[in-house]
Amino acid sequence: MKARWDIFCSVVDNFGDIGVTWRLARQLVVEQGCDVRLWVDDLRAFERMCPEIDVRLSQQWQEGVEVRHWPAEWPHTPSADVVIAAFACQLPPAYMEAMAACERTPLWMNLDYLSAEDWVIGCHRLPSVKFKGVQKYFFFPGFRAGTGGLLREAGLLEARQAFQQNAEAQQQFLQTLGVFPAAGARLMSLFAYENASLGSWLDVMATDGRATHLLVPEGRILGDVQRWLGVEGLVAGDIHQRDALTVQVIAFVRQEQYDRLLWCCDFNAVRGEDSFVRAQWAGRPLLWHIYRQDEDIHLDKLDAFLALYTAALSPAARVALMAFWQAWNTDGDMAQPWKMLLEHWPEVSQHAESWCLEQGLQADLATALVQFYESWI
Ligand code: TRH
Repeated sequence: MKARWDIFCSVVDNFGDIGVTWRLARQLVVEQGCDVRLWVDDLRAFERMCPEIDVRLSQQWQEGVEVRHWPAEWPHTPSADVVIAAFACQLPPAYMEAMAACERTPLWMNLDYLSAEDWVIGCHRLPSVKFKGVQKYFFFPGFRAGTGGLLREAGLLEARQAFQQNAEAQQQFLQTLGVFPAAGARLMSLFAYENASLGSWLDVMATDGRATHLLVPEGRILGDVQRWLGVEGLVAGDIHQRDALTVQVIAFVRQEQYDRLLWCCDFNAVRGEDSFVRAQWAGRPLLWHIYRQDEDIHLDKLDAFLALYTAALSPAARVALMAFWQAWNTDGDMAQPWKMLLEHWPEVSQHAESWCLEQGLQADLATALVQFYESWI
């Protein structure tokens, strides 16, 4: 019999919570043959990346996943065999009672945030709290052996490489977004939170000897883009040129299209968790805007990733990449770091591909979750 999985997603803010759980849910269905219910408390955030979602429905099926609205008034629901609380969300108390009342105790896991910090390996798969005999476990995604790995669909890297070798397919795809970059322009994407460093980066791109075409999906960074351009009310479709820099606002697209966008670009600025991973699978140089946390603890997370990611770079390229990422995440000036990075472009580009292939050797997160379940029963 197919294992039944319940994934609980509480949308705190932004799109990372639903982005990760929706990806995981589909993969468990398609690749692992599981029965999956995805409980989401905010269907509107979900609708942005999956326009087929009908926000009025309490129950619907999307791509083989049973999508349930997680209501404030919890309906009586029997527990699944495997229960995932994404990003430490609190399960409905009545559901926890249902887990405890099960004849066969379910496997209960917290799917944690992604971090490259060392302590993750020691905590991955450890028991956490217990509720009436039902044990909860920590499950950590990660970049190294001893973690749960990263979300990666079967055949993703092959599909990405084929697409990147097919100039016509890329051009056709970009046309669907209304994007027509000039020949020879550096194509880049920018998905970020509000960032005071943006102006200095745009300044230096505008005065560069090579043209840049910057694609900005609608979202939180638009205010900073507007300030720099000296315009108001930017919407998808708007294009502005300042010297060597063309800035184009594009619509927020579905996840599969966003992947293709990342694959088309020579450089991607990403944020949070899921777009950060997807940019790594694109095999192209990237810049990460990490999600800010209290007391700057996100900076330890940033340093841990940078140490790992840059380990195989030459000392000069490592210094350049680190300076660039640090400036972006600490409101620093981007002009000099960007120029330094451009000097190491071939090495940094090649490294992005080898990092991707190296990460692709790890078991993916969905497989690792299923393996954990199978070893647990
Ligand atoms: O939206 P985010 O900032 O989410 C964040 C992080 O996950 C963070 O760790 C978490 O603590 C916080 O939310 C609550 O960034 P993230 O994780 O990259 O999620 C964005 C999702 O949106 C990702 O699945 C890609 C998707 N996306 C599209 O589907 N279409 C688009 O056009 C764009 C720009 C993104």
